[in-house]
Amino acid sequence: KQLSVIGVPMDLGQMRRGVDMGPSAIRYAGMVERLEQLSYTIEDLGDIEIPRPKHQTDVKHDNLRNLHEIAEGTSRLAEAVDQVIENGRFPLVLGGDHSIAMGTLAGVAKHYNNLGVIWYDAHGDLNTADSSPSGNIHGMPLAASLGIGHEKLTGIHDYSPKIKPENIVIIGARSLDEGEKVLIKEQGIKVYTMHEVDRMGMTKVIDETVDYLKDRTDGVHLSLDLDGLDPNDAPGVGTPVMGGLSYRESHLAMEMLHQSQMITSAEFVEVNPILDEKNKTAGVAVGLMGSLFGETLK
Ligand code: DIR
Ligand code: MN
Ligand code: MN
Ligand code: MN
Repeated sequence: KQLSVIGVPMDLGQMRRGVDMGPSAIRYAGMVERLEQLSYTIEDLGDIEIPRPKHQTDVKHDNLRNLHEIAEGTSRLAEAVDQVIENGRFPLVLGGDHSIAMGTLAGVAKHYNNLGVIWYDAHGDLNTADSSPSGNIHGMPLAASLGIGHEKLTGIHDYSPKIKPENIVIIGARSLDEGEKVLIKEQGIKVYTMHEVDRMGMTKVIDETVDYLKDRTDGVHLSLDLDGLDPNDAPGVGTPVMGGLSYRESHLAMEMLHQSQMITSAEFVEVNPILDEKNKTAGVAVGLMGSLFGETLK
């Protein structure tokens, strides 16, 4: 299989600097070598150019911090991802904060009638300017991709919506804002919170996820926010939340997704080497990629 790697040095979707170095940290942790061992052919397309914010101080348009710059950067990403799929290759996108998912999904979803999305995250990322407690756009990409929110975000790559609520599965949620909970109920989005993962175990969660998405989708995008993992295992993230998915649960999930042969695009986001412990979190991301792309333990 042929993979195309795209780095997105984006840090404008949240307040902690350093997540723009995520793509470098992940490459430095040995991603290409790891995946080449699995006999993938990899081309690294380098990084998307992200605009500088126009002012050094926080520019907060209507509770949408750095709106214009994020819309521009994610539009470029959408274009690049679109082209990768056009060329018959698998897009593997490296973040950057999670706002980049708007661009990835915009580039991917064009190519499917019913794109499924697995959102592996402590958060729902279903806020809009009205519901967001922070004004940070990294808390909004799933809503925007559903066509909910500011038109500069919903309209990336000139179409909307990208995805349908019934094609989404959120795994690992443990920090949902009130407006997000309302949206989840209204839209009928499937969510496995930490409570369900604890009760059912990851095996059943992924079995059910695969069954659920199998018949209704014609491709599945994995959007993996490293803060879905427990901060003990993935400390280098901007918004750590205790009580997360373990290292081993996450590997099991990736291994099972590999076996399902269902994943058609993926992104690994929110790796922040400045907040990390000796690049541990980037290393975890690379390990998870290994499992997703077929590494086995024997
Ligand atoms: C919070 C945090 N729900 C917000 N979101 C994060 O600002 O909208 N997403 N950290 O990954
Ligand atoms: Mn501006
Ligand atoms: Mn996220
Ligand atoms: Mn998150």
